[in-house]
Amino acid sequence: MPTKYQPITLNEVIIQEQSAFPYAKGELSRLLSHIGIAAKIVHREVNKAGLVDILGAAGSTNIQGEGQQKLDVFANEQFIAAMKSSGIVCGIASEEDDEIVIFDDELSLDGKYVVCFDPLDGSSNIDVNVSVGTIFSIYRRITPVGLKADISDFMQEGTKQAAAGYIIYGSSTMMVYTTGLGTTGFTLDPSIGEFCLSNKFMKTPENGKLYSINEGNYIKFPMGVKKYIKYCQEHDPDTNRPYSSRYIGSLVADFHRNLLKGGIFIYPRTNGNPNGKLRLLYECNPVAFLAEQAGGLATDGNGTRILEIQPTSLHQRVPLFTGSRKMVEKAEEFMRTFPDECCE
Ligand code: AHM
Ligand code: MG
Repeated sequence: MPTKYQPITLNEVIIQEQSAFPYAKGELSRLLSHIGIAAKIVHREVNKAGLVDILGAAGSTNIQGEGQQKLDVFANEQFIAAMKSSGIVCGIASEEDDEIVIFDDELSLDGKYVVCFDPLDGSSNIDVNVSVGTIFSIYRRITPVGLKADISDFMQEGTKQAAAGYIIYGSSTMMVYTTGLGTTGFTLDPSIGEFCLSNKFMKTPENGKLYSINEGNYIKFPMGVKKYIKYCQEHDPDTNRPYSSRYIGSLVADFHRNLLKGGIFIYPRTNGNPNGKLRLLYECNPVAFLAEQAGGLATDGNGTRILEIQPTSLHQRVPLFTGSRKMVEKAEEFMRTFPDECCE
């Protein structure tokens, strides 16, 4: 007899969580469901990406004479359409677009939420079949309901996020999100087309053995980071060192692995890029919310909690140190002990 398979789906968990907010109208829950649907569509396309040489490379013309879209553009359009049709969102900011997109149809003007997202992070990895992801961050608007949203709705500290998460398109496709009630993971079961609960109350180990940083930039790093890398590489059985270096170059994949196994991810400021590479609104804030909800930390390496940084521009970049609590604290200690004038 086949074993009984009774998965708990994303929608079921969302509805259960909803009961923790008795005065809420279920709009945030509906919004998360819409994100789940967009994610499934992007998953389908990402999985077909390996077939481009057979079906026609991106940028080329297909048999009907239609140009084929790049996947990051496709993902962007998919998520924008999902947010717009939800009727709960009054505007979005996407890493792909220079400006915010305001939804001014009658329904959306009454929408209480704005969403920031990176539709396909690490998209340069698609060509080589490496995991990529979508990252999202949801805020309650601060402009009055009924009017058009504006930039002020997006310039909120990460502490104000109502929910955040990512979808990782990897060997399995997973969605990990938080509404501030812990970090929860779902795995897409392609046979039934549903995200099924797989990681309840995710807790990242307080210490780990993995460090993730692009060491190709070593000579451009601040002295504190250089010294911390050497610390990770030294032999000390008492502290489980040396640690292993693991760097995929896809934030979602690197963060996800460290979240599960314990580790630290660093994208520091460098000579030439005094704020690092990663974007506060689309990458650092959502990841920081998830890290903290799983018991980890996320800082800029200089004592400032990512979630407390006041955004000043849409595509602002900030250095990111995130992962296991003790590892981030140690890296911060090195940054304090070895201050330098590195980044001109
Ligand atoms: P992208 O948004 O243009 O895809 O860039 C972000 C990606 C992250 O996924 C990853 O952590 C980082 O860039 C890697 O950068 P680098 O190649 O400099 O190490
Ligand atoms: Mg990105």
